[in-house]
Amino acid sequence: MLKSAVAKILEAMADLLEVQSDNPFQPRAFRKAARALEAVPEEQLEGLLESRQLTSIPGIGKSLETEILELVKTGTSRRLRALQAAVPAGLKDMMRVPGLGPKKARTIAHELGITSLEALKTACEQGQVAGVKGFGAKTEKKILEGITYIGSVAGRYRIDEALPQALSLLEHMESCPEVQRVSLGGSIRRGKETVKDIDILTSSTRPDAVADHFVGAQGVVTVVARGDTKTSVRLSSGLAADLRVVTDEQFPVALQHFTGSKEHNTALRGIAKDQGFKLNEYGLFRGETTVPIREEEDVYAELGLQLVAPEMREDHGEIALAREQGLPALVEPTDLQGMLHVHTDWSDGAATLEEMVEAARSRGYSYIGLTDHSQSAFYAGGLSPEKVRRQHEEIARLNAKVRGIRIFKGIESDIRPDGSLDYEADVLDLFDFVIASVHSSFNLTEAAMTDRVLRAMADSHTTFLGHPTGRLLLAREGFAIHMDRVLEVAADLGVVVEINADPHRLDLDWRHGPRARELGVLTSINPDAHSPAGMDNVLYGVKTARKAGFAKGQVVNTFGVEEFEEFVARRRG
Ligand code: DGT
Ligand code: CA
Ligand code: ZN
Repeated sequence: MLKSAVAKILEAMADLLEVQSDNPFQPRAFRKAARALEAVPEEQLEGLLESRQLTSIPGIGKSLETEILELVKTGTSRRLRALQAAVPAGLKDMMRVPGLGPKKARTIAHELGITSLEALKTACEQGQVAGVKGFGAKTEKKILEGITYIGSVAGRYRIDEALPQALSLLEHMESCPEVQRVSLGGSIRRGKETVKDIDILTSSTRPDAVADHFVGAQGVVTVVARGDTKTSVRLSSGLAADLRVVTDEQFPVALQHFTGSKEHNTALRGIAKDQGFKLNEYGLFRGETTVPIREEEDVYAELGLQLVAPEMREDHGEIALAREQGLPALVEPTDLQGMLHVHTDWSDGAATLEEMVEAARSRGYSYIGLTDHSQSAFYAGGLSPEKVRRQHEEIARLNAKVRGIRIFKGIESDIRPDGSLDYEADVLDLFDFVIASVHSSFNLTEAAMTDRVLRAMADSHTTFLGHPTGRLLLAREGFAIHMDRVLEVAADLGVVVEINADPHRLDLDWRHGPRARELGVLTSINPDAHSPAGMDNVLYGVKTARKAGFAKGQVVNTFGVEEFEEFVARRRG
């Protein structure tokens, strides 16, 4: 079992403990153990597990060691099952409401006797929640919004939850001898930030054998439906997967169809119709005759269109571009040369500075931009000016020693509520670049938040705007901000608007891509890595950047090391 899966369970146990009892110590111990576990390199952890020496990890005592061993061995534990059973389902729903959490959920359950989402909603609407000590009208409104938000995202999964399962199903289907062609389809193929299910398309002369192979895949727990062309299953994670089997002649048109989006397809069918064709999932037709199609590209070509990359198929202006053969040459994972927005154990990262540099070097990057948290972020071990200076000494030492990679001195500076950066100018002058991010006071009005961010961008120390809306996918909506205005100013000042590639964020949202491109805004695909593994987040960021329509030249971490150095220096003036 992966350590991150165990860490997640420990966090969930902390929540379950916290919602039940006002004893803060146990939940704290579980959370601490979860974080400690995340921080141990996977190879090292295996050894510790084998030799039963988990207690050598700070934050893990004897009883937590026993707990973790059981979780690793069996995927569950007696304690976990007992906690699950002790907390009513409705209370579990309540603690997931953004703006509530386990502690407040317990208070509400205790004070108002409420243990379901419906009852909570009613109580909010009747103003009862505002009357509970420590709550108030503003919190009540937030909880109500949170309940609505939960309803709107129910049944969706983040791309990082779904993609590994999709790839393993794809591989499984590739190994089926009866399969001719196979591809992922749907929102996963389009690289969307969240998906409802996994869509897989295959061609074969023996659909029955292919369906048999599919339902035999690892992780399939239920066969929901089985027909001639479509089989639906549910995986142990809860995620659903649909398999479609068509003939090899139908495959390219079916792939185009099942990739979607629905909106893109509707627009495409309109174009087909205007030109005297008919397009549906079975083929492209002119009158009674079927137009021969061998590859997906042929569908577009027959309609006089450039092939649209799957990521861009959202009916966000890509069809007009395809008509004039003007689609951007989208950025590719191999274009990235710099690894920017990286945390180390100087603040809240799990690995040392040297380990993070080595992780970037071994992944083939020619430069890394370290960006620990700034002083106000005390919860994340933000750096005092004194620590900044010491970190810079270590970076200088490493730059002299390490070959093949250049280390830039960055910082992720909080944007204070008044829009100022988090150090005085003399300290800010010490950095090669600054990512300015909002990490607090999310509840401003749109106008106030926009002013705050614009003010931070106007400071010439600011090179990047970090995760511009602060959203956490499926968990918390972004704060209110006038993004068009932010993009205009970013273009004017030459501030880079990051695509934060942490799959919980993927913020800047790709939906702002057309406007950003029109304005000439520069972006950067930043992993926000807190561990070596976190660096691989850039793959999700690349998908988002491609959805936004960004070409290589608009993504500053595709620059070579010298070009990047000149770029950050120029912004400084
Ligand atoms: P999701 O699953 O909500 O994350 O998003 P999709 O796009 O994967 O949607 P899904 O799984 O319902 O359907 C897969 C594709 O099949 C979709 O992108 C386009 C095509 N499709 C499904 N239903 C329709 C429809 O009613 N009309 C059209 N034109 N296409 C459809
Ligand atoms: Ca789908
Ligand atoms: Zn941040």
